[in-house]
Amino acid sequence: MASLFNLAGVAAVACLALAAPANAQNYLANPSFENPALAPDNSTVGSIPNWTGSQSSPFGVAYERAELMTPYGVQWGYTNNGANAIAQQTTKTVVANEVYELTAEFGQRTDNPAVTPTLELWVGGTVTRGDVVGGTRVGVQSVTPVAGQFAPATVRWTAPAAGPLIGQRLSVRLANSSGAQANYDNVSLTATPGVAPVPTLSEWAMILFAAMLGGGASLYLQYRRRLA
Ligand SMILES: [Ca+2]
Repeated sequence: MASLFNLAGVAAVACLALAAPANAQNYLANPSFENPALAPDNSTVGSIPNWTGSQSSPFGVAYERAELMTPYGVQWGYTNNGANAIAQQTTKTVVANEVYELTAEFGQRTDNPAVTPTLELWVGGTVTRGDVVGGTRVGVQSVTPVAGQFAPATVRWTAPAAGPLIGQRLSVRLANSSGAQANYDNVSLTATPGVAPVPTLSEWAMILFAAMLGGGASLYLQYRRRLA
């Protein structure tokens, strides 16, 4: 009986390890461009708190308008005039086997030409003026939103088990090289612990053997107590 209890315990621990919950923390600051809080029809030019931007043309935060309303708060981020980007380096560092999911919404105003911006996940390097200098781009997704609406983009990346990227900081870049103005909102970067590999047959045999040994030991101890 004792060995059965031990076996049940081992199985329960194995199941818990396989069903590790996702870490839903968003590692980005000002992810919805609601900071600074603006009055209707207002916008910033050349600054977004927690983000850096290309200096070649204006970028900033703007209050939503009839040409592009947002379901995520009342403000969105923007970059103007073709090749332009905003970027943010997080304090989150790469952990072996961890899985990262980066999502964002990209929009186009009805009074602007079509855009095909990109969502990019970077590792390492230094973020300056909307670029990740010296970093490694580990994922990219482009999207062409319908005019007047936001469309989602997703980048997923699984960290390797070892190598030079482990321990380096993750960065996010939203870039555009088409049209006049691209609009950004609701950016999220989350991490999920790596899933424990399913035990092989020989590993299951070792687990069963250990459980039986444990069961045998407790039976022996009960036997010794009865003798004492
Ligand atoms: Ca927003």
